[in-house]
Amino acid sequence: MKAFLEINPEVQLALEQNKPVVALESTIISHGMPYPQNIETAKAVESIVREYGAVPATIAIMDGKCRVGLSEEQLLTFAQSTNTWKVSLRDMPFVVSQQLMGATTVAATMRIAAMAGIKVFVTGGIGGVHRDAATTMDISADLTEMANTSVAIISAGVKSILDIGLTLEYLETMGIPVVTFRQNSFPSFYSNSSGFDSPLRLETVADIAAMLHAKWKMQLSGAVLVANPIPIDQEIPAAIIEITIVKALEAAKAQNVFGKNLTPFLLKYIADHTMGESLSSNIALIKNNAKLGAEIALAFSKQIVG
Ligand code: PSU
Ligand code: MN
Repeated sequence: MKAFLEINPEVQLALEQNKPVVALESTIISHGMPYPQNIETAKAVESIVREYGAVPATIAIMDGKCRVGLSEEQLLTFAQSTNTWKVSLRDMPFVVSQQLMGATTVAATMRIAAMAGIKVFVTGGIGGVHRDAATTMDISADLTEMANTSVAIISAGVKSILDIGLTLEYLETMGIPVVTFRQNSFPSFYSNSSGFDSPLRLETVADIAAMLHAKWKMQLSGAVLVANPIPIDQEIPAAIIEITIVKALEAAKAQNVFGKNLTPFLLKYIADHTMGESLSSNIALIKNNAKLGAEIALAFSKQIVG
């Protein structure tokens, strides 16, 4: 495995010393946001992670290696390049062996984080069960990966381009705890609530860290999904964004967009049709997640002894 994994020295040292490290994905940079907001956000997220006491490790594939921790120059390359692969689990061996540039989704980032020994991963929103999955079978590999890989994912919940109810059912089936930070309602990315109750709720970062230790010490492998609601003053209410989501789904159908292209298509459509409002919310929520993720990573590493 070592031949395919390149951990940068700062991240390596932090891991050896049991210091907190936060993994970050790269698909959100290459396929989730436009330039230059993508590079500004990627850099801001890294500095928030540092500010709250953890080492950031953005993960991507480059030159035949899974890279853990990117330089500023590498981040910029991913932010500007237009021919980067969106790499989910199934694409990893292809992109590595062909030496292509690959931006990793939640599924692939989690797997690489786990290879490196990182326990906490911050993203915006996870992939899930798509609204018409009964006929398309479109269920993100993020979910199956979460059943296998023991990493905590801090996200703003599940975006309502997906079927949130079915996604929660799927997570339950796979034995993945879903815990919302400080509220009963499960959030839906741009929106503070989703209309669904969160299966679990916790009030403190220490409680979340303790739950991670309990799960993994009992050998209950797999992820924990921590849902961090976007603050009300930065949200787009669910009923309002729903109008644009319905149009985005119709446009995808009319243009025959499916498979790995669907999620990036929907995200771009929504950003283009909300006059940037969805992009501002997206940036706000990921920064919010970076803070919580760093705090959880710090609490988790403090609780390692005992
Ligand atoms: N959800 C978002 N923004 C994103 C993604 C999801 O709000 O950028 C990206 C993540 O990288 C996620 C991927 O892992 O899309 C899911 O893609 P798919 O639905 O094709 O599995
Ligand atoms: Mn899919």
